[in-house]
Formats: sequence, C-alpha cells, structure tokens
Amino acid sequence: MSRLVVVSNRVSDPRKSAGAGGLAVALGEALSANGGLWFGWSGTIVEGGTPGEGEMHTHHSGNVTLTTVDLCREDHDSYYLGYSNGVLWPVFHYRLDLADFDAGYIGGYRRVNQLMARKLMPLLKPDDIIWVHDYHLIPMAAELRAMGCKNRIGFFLHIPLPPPLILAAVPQHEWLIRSLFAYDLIGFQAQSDVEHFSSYVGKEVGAEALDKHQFRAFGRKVQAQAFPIGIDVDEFAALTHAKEGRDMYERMKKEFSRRRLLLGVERLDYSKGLPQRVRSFRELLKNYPENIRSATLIQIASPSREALDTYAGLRQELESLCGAINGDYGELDWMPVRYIHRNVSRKRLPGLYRVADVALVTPLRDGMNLVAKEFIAAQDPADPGVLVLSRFAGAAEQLKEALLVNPYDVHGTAESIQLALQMPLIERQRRHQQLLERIRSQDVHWWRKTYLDALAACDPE
Ligand code: ADQ
Repeated sequence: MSRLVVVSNRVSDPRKSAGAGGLAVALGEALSANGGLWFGWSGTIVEGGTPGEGEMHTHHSGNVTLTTVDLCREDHDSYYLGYSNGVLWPVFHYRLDLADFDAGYIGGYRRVNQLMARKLMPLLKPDDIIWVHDYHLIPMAAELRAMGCKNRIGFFLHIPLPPPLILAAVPQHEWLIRSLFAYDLIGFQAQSDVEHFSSYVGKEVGAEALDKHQFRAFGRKVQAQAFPIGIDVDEFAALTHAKEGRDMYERMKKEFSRRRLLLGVERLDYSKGLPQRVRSFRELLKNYPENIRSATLIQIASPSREALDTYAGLRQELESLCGAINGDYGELDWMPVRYIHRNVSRKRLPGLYRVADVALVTPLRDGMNLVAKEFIAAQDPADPGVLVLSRFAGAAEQLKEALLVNPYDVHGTAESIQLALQMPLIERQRRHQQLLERIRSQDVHWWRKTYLDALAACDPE
C-alpha cells in the first residue's frame, strides 16, 4: 500500500484531534490506516526571519509523522494574510469589492509554496500518494514537479471556484489555473465549481475536454470532479447524546420551552451573510409581530482573521445591527438577538443545534458548509428543527429538502423563516429523514475514500 502524504496550511495531531472537527479526524484516519505524513505550516511566525526560509519540526503520533515549517513574518503576511486571504478568499467568494490586489503579495505566496515544496521533496518516497488541500497551496504540485517529483498528486479545493470572468480579476489567474494542471486529480466541493473550471479552461486556455471530467492542456492531463465533503454523522450524533451535549440541551430547552429558538453558528466571515441574516430576522419581526417576545435569534460568530481590516469592519457592522434590533424591539425580559463573538466548544455545540427550532445557514457563497450538515445530524428525528439554507452554499446541491433561500433577498428570507417556524411536524419529519439519509450516504468517510480511490485510479502522466 502506498503511503499517504497530506499537505495543508495547518496540521493537526490525529491523536489529539478527536473533537477537532470532521476534516482533521477524517484525514487523521486516512493517515493512520497505512502510516502517513502530514505536512504544513507550524503556526509559528518568526519575527525578523529570512523570507523563503523556515525551520522544520518533526514529531510522531502513532504511525503518523507530523512535519511542520515555521514562516517568517514577511512570508506569513504576504502568503497567508495577503494573497490567500486578501486576494483568493474574497475573489473565490465573488467579493471582488473586498479584494486587496497588492502586487507585493504574490511574491510571498510563491516563496512559501516553493519553501514548502523544497522541504517536502526530500521526505518523499517514490510511491507516496500526495494530497494537497486548499487555496493556500494551489502551486504546490507545480513546485514539486519542477523539482522532479513524479508522484501522484491530488488537490482539493475547500472553497468555491468562481466563474471565469470573476476569476479573471485575479491578475495571476492564468498562472493559478496552469498550476492546477500539475495535479493528477482536482477535487471540488460542488458541480458548479467543476462547471466553472471546465468553462474557464475551455475559454481561456483552449484545453481539450477528453470527457466530462478530463482535460488536457499545458502538456498535461488532469481530472476534475466534485467530491462534496461530509461530516462524521455517527460521531456527531454521539456527541449530541454525550454528557456535555445533553447538559447544553437540557439547560437551553428549559429556557426555550415556550419560546422559539433560531440559531446561526459560524466564523465571523463576510462570506457567511451575517448582516443580511440579521436584517431578515428584523423583517420577520416587522412583518410577523407574533414572533415578538416569542422568537430569539442566537448568533454565534467566532473570531476569525482579525488582522484583516475587512473582518474588523464586519464585526462593527454586525454589532451595530444587533444593537439596533435589540434597542428597537427588545423588552425588559426579552431580547430578540443574542450575539456571541466566541467559539462554542465542539462538545456542547450539538446540544445547542438540537434545541434550535430553525437553523439559519445563509452564506452569500460557501464551498460546502458543514454547519448545515451538523445541524441535521444533531436533530431529534421525532421533533426535528428546520434548516433554512442559502442556495449559494455548496451544500444546497445535496440538501434539497432544506428551505432554500436567496440571502440577498431579505424579504424572501424572512418569509422562509416564518414558513420554517410554522412548518407542521409531519413535514419537518419527512424533510429531516431525507436530509439525514443524504448526509449519511455521503459522509466524511465516503468523501475521503471516494477521493483517494479516484486519485489512485488516475493514469500517471
Ligand atoms: P468554514 O468556512 O470554516 O470551512 P464550515 O464548513 O461551516 O465553514 O465549517 C466550520 C466548522 O467550524 C464546523 O465544523 C463548525 O461546527 C465549526 N464552527 C464554526 N463556528 C463555530 C463556533 N462559533 N463555535 C464552534 N464551532 C464553530 C471551509 C469552507 C466550507 C467547507 C469547509 C470544509 O469555507 O465551505 O465546508 O471548509 O471543506
């Protein structure tokens, strides 16, 4: 059996990752199965270090080797904050208005990918299978190939790929796509991403489409396919019934026995549509005043990328919207919105999902969105809550029995929330059962296996 090498921006110890989230657990499992190497940035920023250089650290966790590389401040700021999160993240989420196209960032992005490839190359064995993750590391395979790497290399993009004319706003768009042709398999979250890839390479590169999924350009053949990521449904259901999940459920259930609970959980990110959601909730209170004093929105938004100005601005906007709604509609003994700018522990989160009558998962754009799937996994099948889901989340391609909304349409979203609050039990049960089947048949284990089987089956070039 070939050894698996996972490359991602951050690395987590599989032995400590129980409860760290499905992805870390699934990758940890794949690595532990035959022994493996997990390679990435250490999380350490060296002040005053030399660009393009970084100390390497290795430790072992069972049969998995964890190897990480430090980054100097200049590299971190241009690679991670600058190009990855200041250019690629906003553009890939269709937010050209928020991108910061500083010409200096690309140098750092290339330098770090080269550094990572240079450090990884001597650690590779000829039959290793390499799986690179996400937008931070798009040119990783091209760098490895330039150093003579002949291994099978796969890539998975966790965020959406935008349509050609949006992608073309990135000054280096051609170079990025050319870099993708150094892989053997490109995994996307959704069919729409594959379509965008196919139309880009057809129009801009003149690639030859060998079939629906295989493209030839730049002297290489690449396979591009959707592998929608899932969650570990059983692990999540177990967490719901474990002590901390149950305690959370019982405490909140007592409080919400006579009130309806609407719930939002995410990183505080502009892709998640938080201001629009709060406005929709306000519209709900205005148009359906029976919800005043009886419905509460709990919005948990954990701190994220606070070094970037766009994120600080979003925080202010959200605080002011929540403050205004509470000021205008709140009573001495009832506040419409509880906004919490913190993480909730993964052990308690399932209990909170289970109490909620309605989950509001309304991103403006999202690769997949795992919160939607976690919410489904945590419901009581006898009395399940309703999922209100943005049609712009990758998850909407699968979760057709959710109430799909256009989050930009504040009025329409408020109408759907009202529908969710009024939905008869029998319809809630029917929708939930179908949603549960969907997240079960394509869970995180299915995702990992299907991807790695497809990578193993690729013809090496
Ligand atoms: P994210 O944008 O981070 O992931 P998501 O898929 O929802 O979004 O995953 C977030 C994870 O963090 C979930 O497991 C959730 O429970 C947890 N989480 C979020 N906010 C939290 C909070 N306040 N407290 C506790 N836990 C919280 C990126 C892409 C997604 C894609 C995933 C996986 O943007 O589209 O689904 O990667 O590929």
